[in-house]
Order: sequence, then structure tokens, then C-alpha cells
Amino acid sequence: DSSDITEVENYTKNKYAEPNKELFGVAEGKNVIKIHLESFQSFLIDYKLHGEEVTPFLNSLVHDESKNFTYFDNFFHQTAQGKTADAELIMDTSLYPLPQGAAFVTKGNNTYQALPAILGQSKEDYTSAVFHGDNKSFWNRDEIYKEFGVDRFFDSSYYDMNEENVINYGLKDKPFFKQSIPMLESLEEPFYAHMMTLTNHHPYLISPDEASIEPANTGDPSVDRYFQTARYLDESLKQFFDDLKEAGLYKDSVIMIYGDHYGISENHNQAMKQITGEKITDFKHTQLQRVPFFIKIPGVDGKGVDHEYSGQVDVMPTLLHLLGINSQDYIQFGTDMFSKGHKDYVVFRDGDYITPEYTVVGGQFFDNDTGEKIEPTEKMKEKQKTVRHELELSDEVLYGDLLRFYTPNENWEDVDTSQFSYGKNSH
Ligand code: GP9
Ligand code: MN
Repeated sequence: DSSDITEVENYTKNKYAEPNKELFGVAEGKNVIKIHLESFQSFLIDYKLHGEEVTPFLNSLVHDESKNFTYFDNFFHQTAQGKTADAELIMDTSLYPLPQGAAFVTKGNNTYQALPAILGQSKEDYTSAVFHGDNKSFWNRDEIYKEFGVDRFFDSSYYDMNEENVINYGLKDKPFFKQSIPMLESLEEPFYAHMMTLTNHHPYLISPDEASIEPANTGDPSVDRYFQTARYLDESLKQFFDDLKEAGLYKDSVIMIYGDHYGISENHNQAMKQITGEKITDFKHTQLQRVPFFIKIPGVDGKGVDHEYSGQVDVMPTLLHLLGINSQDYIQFGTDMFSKGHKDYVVFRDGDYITPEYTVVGGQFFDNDTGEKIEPTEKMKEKQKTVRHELELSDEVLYGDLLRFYTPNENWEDVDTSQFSYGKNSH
């Protein structure tokens, strides 16, 4: 009931980190373009296969001399069984995913105070849109997006899905980005646009004429092809950036790029040993849960590589502060990545977590420098309790639909789901 939400509120308000004053509001009213890199793990960045860069375009953003982007190399996905849907949930609500199933499906009719609605109710009156070349009902998106306050959902019904354009789950990334440009241009500004790619998805299928790098040769077919679909994704991004520039939508937009979850599961540790040159221990496997996070803020020089430890849950408060919106009003488990008070422990769904100094795997503690098992100090045990408590509180929010009982501020209006309908033919 409503007393439970008070406990959660006390916790999250206490965890809250004040914005970095230099950055608060610097991107007020700017368009936001958030790009989802399907199944993309950070080990691909700067990785060389057969002596070639796999992702030259993304690498160029990391090493960008013109300092457009900041790249977080200690950013982690926090997803569980809901995979893509969990990543979307975490990034747009700053809640943790559920221990079982996908909240997108089982909690698709909960009340949320999610980014699309918050930006839509801000004084800048953002238009929110999701772009994805798959059927609108996959992962129950067409239901939960209404609760999130997503104004427009450009699903596969908006795209030319002819046979040549489609592989695996849906639209190939190159035609996806190409065809998205006019839709993006049609949106009322400012907009919050979420571009969701798909081709770099297990089992990493690509037609031979579109593969521009040879597969790896571990003998594990999906691992071997992973580099080819990642290269294709990288090329599609380059094309998208060129098209954004041509459309005049690049320079003045906030652009965020993130990886949703791992692409190579622990079932492929043998192949990954060949790829990384190291035995994939449980400790090492946790290190591989890094996914990229890039951000470009108009008018602010990128920092190159930022080594701050952070996770998907931290993105929402970070963005709100850049846009000049006070995030303290909302129930959020993450903290602003640019804040001096950013909390640099990253919680995983199973109760494990990682800090700049040590990693907890299966409840056991490992030193980050040596990878050796260590005895936890009292402080470390305390932190472990905090992590578990946070997960419990987040679960209470979702299982109890507790945001029903929460009003962020006096201006907040409950999301009216009847305003939204998705799919080309319903407009
Ligand atoms: C499907 C796509 C894939 O629409 O988002 O989801 P995943 O299998 O990665 O969860
Ligand atoms: Mn995914």
C-alpha cells in the first residue's frame, strides 16, 4: 500500500546525487536521440580480428579528436530474463528488472513515471517516439509504451519489410536507419527518439554480400558470426550519422548510444577464451558484462573516455539533469553519472555487484586488479546488504504497482493510456 512506497521514496531520495552544476540544464530543450545497439558488448570496442578493427566507426567515437562524445568504458548492462525489454525498462524508469520473466510482459499495465511521460510533461513538451523494425506486440511493447507515455511507436508496419530488407527477427539495420530519417524529421521538436537496432542478434545471421569482415575462427558458429553482424551494425551507424548530419539533426542533438545486454552467453566460454586469450572464469565473465555507453551533449566537449563505474539504471537521472529537469522528484535507483556524488557500485539482478575496486560473483568477493578471491571487509558486507535491499525495494515497486500511490510533484498528471494507439493502420 502507500506506506510501502514511502519506504522506497525514503531510500531513493537518500541515494539521490545532486547534479553537477556545470552540466545541469546545458541541453535544455534539445532533441534527444537514443540508439540501442543490440547484443553489443564492450569487448568489441578496439578489438582486432584478422588484424582489422571490427567496429571502426564506434572506435572513432571513442578516440574522437573533435571531442564530441564521452565514452564510458566501465558501464554495465543490468538486464535479466527480459533481455532487450529489461534494458528498455531500466533506462526509461531507473528501476531494476524482475528476477523472473520480463516486467514489460507481466507488469505491462502498471503505473509508471517513465522518461517519455516526464519529458512530455516538462515545459519543453517533448514528443517521444520509438523506432523498431519488429512487430509492435513483441515484448508487449504496444501495451507498456502507453504506460510510459510514448507518443509514437514506429514499428514494422511503418517500414518497407520486403524480403531483401529482413533477416532474423526483423528489419536489417541499414534500411531501418535509412527509412527512419523521414519519420524522425516528421516529429514535432523537441523530441526524445529511441532507435532500436536488431541485426546484431543471436544467432547473428548475415547474408554473405553484406558481411564486410571474415568470421572469426573459433569453430563456434554464432560467436564467429557475431563479429560480422557487429561490423554491419557499425556501418549502419556511420550511415545514420551521415544522414542525421544531412538532415540537420546531428549537431544540436543529445545523442546517446548504449548496448542492451550481452551477445555471447556463458555457454560460449570456450570460444571466448580464444577470442580474449584468457580463460573465462566467473570473475572474467562478469567483467565481460560491460556494454558501451556513449553520450554527445551539444555545446559541451566530450571527455574522451570516462572510467566512472555505472550502469543502465543511471542513465535516466543523468539525462534529466542535462535537460534541466530536477530528478529528485522521481523514484529512481540510479544516480547521475556526471554528479560528484554518483554512486559507483553497479547492481546486478542476481544480487552480485561491481565497484571500481572489487567484484562480487556468486556472493564471493574478488579483487579487480588481481582477479583473486578476497575476504570481504565489514564495509563490503554492508554494501552487499544495501544492494540486496535495493533490489527488494525495486521489486516491491513493480510487484505492488506502487507508483499508483506516488505523485512526483504537484504538476504531475497521471498518464492517460487511452491517448495512445500504435501501428500504422490505427492512425
Ligand atoms: C525484438 C528484439 C529482440 O523486438 O528487441 O529482443 P531480445 O531477444 O534481445 O530480448
Ligand atoms: Mn536485445
